[in-house]
Amino acid sequence: MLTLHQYHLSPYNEKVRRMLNFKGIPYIEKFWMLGDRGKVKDFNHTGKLPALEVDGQIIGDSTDIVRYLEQSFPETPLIPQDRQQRALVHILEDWADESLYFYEMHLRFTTPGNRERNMPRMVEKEGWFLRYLLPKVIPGGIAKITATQGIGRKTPEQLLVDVDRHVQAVDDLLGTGNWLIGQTITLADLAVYAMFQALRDADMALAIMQRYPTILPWLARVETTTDEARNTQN
Ligand SMILES: N[C@@H](CCC(=O)N[C@@H](CS)C(=O)NCC(=O)O)C(=O)O
Repeated sequence: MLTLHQYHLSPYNEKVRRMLNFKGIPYIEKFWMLGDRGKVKDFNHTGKLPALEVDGQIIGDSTDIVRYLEQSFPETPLIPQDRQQRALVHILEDWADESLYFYEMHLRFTTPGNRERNMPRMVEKEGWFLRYLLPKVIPGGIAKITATQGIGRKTPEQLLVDVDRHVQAVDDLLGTGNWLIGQTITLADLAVYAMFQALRDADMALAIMQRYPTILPWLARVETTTDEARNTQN
């Protein structure tokens, strides 16, 4: 049995979990408390989650996990055989993981209103002390990360111009179709979905998404195609 180790509200986890569901692979979920973050390093050297435990072995990055799943469970493919499509799937996944992630994290957890709404959701399973402490320290920690990365130094107006561009790009890509690449759902949909569903929890990003006709219906389509109900064995 596979075990998916994860943190609450992690978008990377959404990508992996929905892939497992789509492929109908049985798995157990283990949620880690932020208070136990130090111990994660003991089994995944990057200290990050998600990580997938397979027969005692740890696969410790969502990009590696989804490739392992695709290789081991090829019957319901999510990575196209076509070379150009496969390349585009890779590029979109990397864009989602390495660029969109910082926007969702910054907007959800450092901006007024969103921070107050989303922080309690992130820490709701922690002990009482961390439930009190973490909402006071995590937003500052995230702001430092996004300042180092770069987007955290932009004005709120510039950030929203960026988000609008990202959302428009997905709207353009979808056009009149159902999925980002080709005629069926792919890993690109899961990866970009993972970050967009998190961005949707920031009210200004949601307002931008609502201005484009394809975005919210596409998010709902990914959800109905990959939700737990599909995984009858789980
Ligand atoms: N490249 C990694 C990124 C994973 C990642 O950044 N996970 C965050 C949670 S969303 C994490 O573990 N943060 C804790 C830390 O950095 O110590 C992946 O795709 O799995």
